[in-house]
Amino acid sequence: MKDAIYTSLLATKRKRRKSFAVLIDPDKADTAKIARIIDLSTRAKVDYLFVGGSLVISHQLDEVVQQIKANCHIPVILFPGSPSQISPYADALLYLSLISGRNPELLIGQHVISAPVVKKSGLEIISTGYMVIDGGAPTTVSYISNASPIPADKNEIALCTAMAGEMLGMKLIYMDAGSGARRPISEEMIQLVSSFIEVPLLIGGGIKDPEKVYLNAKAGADLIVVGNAIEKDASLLAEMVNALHSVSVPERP
Ligand code: 1GP
Repeated sequence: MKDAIYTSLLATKRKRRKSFAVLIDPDKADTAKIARIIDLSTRAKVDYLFVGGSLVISHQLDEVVQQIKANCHIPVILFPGSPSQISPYADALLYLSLISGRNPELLIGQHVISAPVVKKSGLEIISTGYMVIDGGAPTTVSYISNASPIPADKNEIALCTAMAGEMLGMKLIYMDAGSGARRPISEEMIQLVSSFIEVPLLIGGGIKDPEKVYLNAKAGADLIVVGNAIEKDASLLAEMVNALHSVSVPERP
């Protein structure tokens, strides 16, 4: 089984460094826009490019991944909204189980159906406990998943859910306020969850500025995912990555 990406995520966490991922939704980006994001991501030293969306109706997934792979060396990780979103051209797949919801289809049902295809893809498979946190407005994720998000102020529920995911063997915990969330996840929740789990913690949803990137990383996020804000204003990218990496610098004794 491949494990290069996960090994590097663990090594980064061990060094107390942070990572930044740009989320590219194949439905929202055309070739020119993707080319610009690739260019800016390379210059800003973005760590990962996530590709996926809740719907992916454009059937452009393979093309988008191939465009990225042909133009940069940043690892591509699939962040699928459904089991059909698999491209063998990517480097890894977040194998998501929606552990914050109680919809059996998204906990295990769709995984059973897609298992042979996923296995055959040859991708590095990273099991991920996916937790949707209320971001202040219904998002595509919450509608599609037909599962209630964890209320934004219920830090203990988030904590117990993440702990359960880790003890069930999930290699990552991803807390997501949903794409374009009005209210991103609070630092209090991030701090509490990160202090009780050992696996890398991914945070995304509604992060719009470098300050929030900095605060989330400082609170304990290991990897920050930003999509919408960069789609709207790609020039934010460099500032966001700089803000993140300023947290990674080890403090002097
Ligand atoms: C959504 O966490 C990702 O699943 C990114 O969210 O598009 O709001 O940055 P944004």
